[in-house]
Order: sequence, then structure tokens, then C-alpha cells
Amino acid sequence: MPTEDPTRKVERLKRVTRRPERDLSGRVPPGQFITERFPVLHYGEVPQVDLATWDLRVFGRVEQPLRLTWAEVQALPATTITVDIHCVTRWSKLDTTWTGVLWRDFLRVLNIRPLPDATHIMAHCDHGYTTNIGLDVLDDDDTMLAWAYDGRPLEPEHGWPLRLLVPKRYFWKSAKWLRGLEFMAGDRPGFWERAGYHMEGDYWKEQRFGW
Ligand SMILES: Nc1nc2c(c(=O)[nH]1)N[C@H]1C(S)=C(S)[C@@H](COP(=O)(O)O)O[C@H]1N2
Ligand SMILES: [Mo]
Repeated sequence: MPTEDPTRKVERLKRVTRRPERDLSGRVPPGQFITERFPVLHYGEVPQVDLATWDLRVFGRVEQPLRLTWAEVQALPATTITVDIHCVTRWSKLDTTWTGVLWRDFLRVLNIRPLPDATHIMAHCDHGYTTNIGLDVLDDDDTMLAWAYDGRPLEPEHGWPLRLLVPKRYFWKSAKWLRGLEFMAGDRPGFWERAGYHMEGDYWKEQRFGW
């Protein structure tokens, strides 16, 4: 048996043992596994979109309803962020990079003022998909209306031309093919929430189902 001094051996092992490329501690919520792929998940068909007639409506409990064209959305201030995403079907993808307009910039630049009784939004999408999100959740520095992934326009199946990105919630809240933001007085279930998914969807609390 070679007789390497134990302390020296540990020091040598420390030098030759590769550190993990990224620190995963505190990043993978309970019951999730990491994938390098980018799964595509949605209900129904990928919509056919014509940017010439596309619009985004802001309505409900706001002082001034709005209708934005694609050109007007593109003129909004752009930010690029890198976040982890977590799907309720248990895949997580780390370090995904998105470009779009931050929620806070969206409200500020367009001077969107929710009425005092507004507490939640319903995101409305092409083909009728909906999901509900609290204004307190949206009021964060990583929520956005995203139009690019990895520096390129969204793929049609990932929500082109515009999707919501709500990184602090399970990914079903990140509505693809976004067409409307309805400000609501109180909460109301969206598409999956009506089917039994949780109203909040906080993955650190494993809020998968509403039972
Ligand atoms: N319009 C719309 N948005 C949607 C969905 C959908 O069915 N329709 N599915 C949600 C679900 S359940 C997930 S997990 C993510 C998947 O996004 P991805 O296909 O880009 O991975 O989109 C969410 N946004
Ligand atoms: Mo999902």
C-alpha cells in the first residue's frame, strides 16, 4: 500500500477532482429532474399567426384599455435575462436565456395603471388557452413578455411571436402565443387550473394540483 499522507492525499484529490460546472444546490425544486433538451408542451395546435393582423390587448380592471400592434410591441425596451424553468411534468431546464420586455417596463412605458381592485391577470392566448397569475407574482424583476429565446425569435412551437415568462412559477403559467392580458378583481382559474392544477403553482412548495 502506498503511504501517502492523508492530508496531502485529500489536497491532491481536491486538485484533480473537477468542480461541477455549475452549482446546482438550491436550484432544482423538489420532484424535478434536469433536462438539456427543450421539451415542447401544449394543448392543441400551434396557431398560424399573421403579424400584420396580430394584436395584444390589455383590458379589464385597468384605467385605460390598450390594443398594441406587433410593431408597437417590438418598440418596447428589450431586456435579456437567464433563468431556470420548471414544468409541472417534472422537467427543469437551467440557464435559459430570453429577450423581451420586462413586466415592470411594460407597465411603466405604456403607463398601464391597474384599478385599485385589480389583484390578478388572466393571460389569454390564441386558441383559447388561459392562465391566471397574481399581480404580486408578476411584480418581479424576472417576469417578461418574451419574443426571443437564445437570441433568436421564438420557435412557433415555443410561442412565437410572444409569450409570457413567469420563471418563479411552474411553466404552464408561461403562456405561449399571448394575445391578451385581462386585469381581474380577484382570482379566477385558467385552462389547467380549472382542470385541477394549482391556482398558484409555486414549485418550491410543490403546488402542482389544487386538491
Ligand atoms: N397557449 C398555450 N401556452 C402554454 C401551454 C398551452 O397549452 N397553450 N402549455 C403550457 C405548459 S403546460 C407548458 S409546460 C409550457 C411549455 O412551454 P414549451 O413548449 O416552450 O416548453 O407552455 C405553457 N404555455
Ligand atoms: Mo406543463
